[in-house]
Amino acid sequence: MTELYDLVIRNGQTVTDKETLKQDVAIKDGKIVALGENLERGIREIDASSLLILPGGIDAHCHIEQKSSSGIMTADDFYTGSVSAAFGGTTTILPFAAQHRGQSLRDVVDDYMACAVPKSVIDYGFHLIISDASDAIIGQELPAMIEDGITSFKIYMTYNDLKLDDYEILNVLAAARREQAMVMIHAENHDVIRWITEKLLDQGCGAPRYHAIAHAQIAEKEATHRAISLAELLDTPMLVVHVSSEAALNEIRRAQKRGLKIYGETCPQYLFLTIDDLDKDGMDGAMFCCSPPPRDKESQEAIWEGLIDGSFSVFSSDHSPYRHDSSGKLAAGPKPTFDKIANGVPGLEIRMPLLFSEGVQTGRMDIHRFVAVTSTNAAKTYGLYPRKGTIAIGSDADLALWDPKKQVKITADAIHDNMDYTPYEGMVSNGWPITVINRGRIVIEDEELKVDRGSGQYLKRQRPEAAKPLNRLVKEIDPKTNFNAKFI
Ligand code: DUC
Ligand code: ZN
Ligand code: ZN
Repeated sequence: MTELYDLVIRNGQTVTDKETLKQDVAIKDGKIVALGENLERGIREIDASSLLILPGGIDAHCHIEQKSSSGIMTADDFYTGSVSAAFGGTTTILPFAAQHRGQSLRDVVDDYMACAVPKSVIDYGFHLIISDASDAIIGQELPAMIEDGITSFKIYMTYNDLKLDDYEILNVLAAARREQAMVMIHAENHDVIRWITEKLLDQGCGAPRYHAIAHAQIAEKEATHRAISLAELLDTPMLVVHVSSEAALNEIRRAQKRGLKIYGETCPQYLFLTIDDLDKDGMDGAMFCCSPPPRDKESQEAIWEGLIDGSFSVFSSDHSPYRHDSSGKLAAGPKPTFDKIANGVPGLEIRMPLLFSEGVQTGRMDIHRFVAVTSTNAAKTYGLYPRKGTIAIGSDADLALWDPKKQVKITADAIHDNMDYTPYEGMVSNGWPITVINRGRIVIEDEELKVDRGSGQYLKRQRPEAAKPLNRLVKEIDPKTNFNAKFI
């Protein structure tokens, strides 16, 4: 008898962002080809009784094999990073091809592709980081990259070597609007951070906890407000990444209430860590230094609320792995002041399990919302839907089979990245994805990696629907109301 399908998953419940269904899933040539009951046999069959079948996660913000602006390399390359992601139920990653000033985007992407192709075990696309907003980059190189399928990019309002000023941000937004690409923005007021940092260091306050004081909530709120104003001026959709504070979240909410296409992202560090973690003994606080920093308990609550009520559409890790040694956090010496500590925390593998455990299992978050923020919305926001992010006939067979009863204690040893610590040491996750499938390939099963290095595929992405302008320019510059204005 010849089997019709490559793989059939039986007796489980499929869960999408909209519904839970008791149905079997049949896969052929990497795609979902049938859903329902009494499906014909597959070459391979999986019994998913008592398991939940969710779309594979999409981690839309992670830093892998990337040099920080001060030249420190992340601990994870595309192999260790993608393996760690897969163990946590993620089947697609979108890390950053990062331009350092003076580099051509084409070179940056070619170099990054050479890193990814031989190593990634799951599918991947790239965002760009634009640090040089010259006319040649914005006018010619960027449109060519977008045409090639890199349909989103991140810009920064802080960090000396990355920051764009408002004039440059406007140029970038105008280009994104023309090209229908998604702009991701790191919103913190550079001069506020710089000013407080100087004052703190003058007073001898250089310990890691002062990182969180220097990166004040008001710096995040002001920059978020300003970024939204610039995006509104040019009618350009924009996503504010890694939001940490209620004040910034409320700026996003206000914009959304006014009908603007402003999206928000948050990350595990803002749900599970606080400023107290930066206050650990000696240099241990360095392990928790990231920007924006974790805030207080009230902020954690506000960020949970934003995730549950839909103000945030995307939950990403912002995985930025710098080891707690001289290759990473302590590259500037054994006891650097906070401004010399590489920014970032790891989180690729725990992103989904901890949200599942503390959100879904506690009854705080609806499971369909969990699917939306960890997978579906990222696919929609970044031009991958419906190929990724859902369980539907014709979609890639990217699936994670979750055992809600499996308990996993999170320790640095248990996590599969290349880090020497996890900020979540000792936390117990109630529920874990035990079988992870990418394009029909079983990537993780029986706690083992089952695929080869380099077997993930590069994803050329479409222009996201979410990045389509509203065609609602503010009155003063709208050519319809002011016919001399032809600049947009
Ligand atoms: N902040 C960033 O902006 N990027 C990487 C990590 C971090 O903490
Ligand atoms: Zn950032
Ligand atoms: Zn980041």
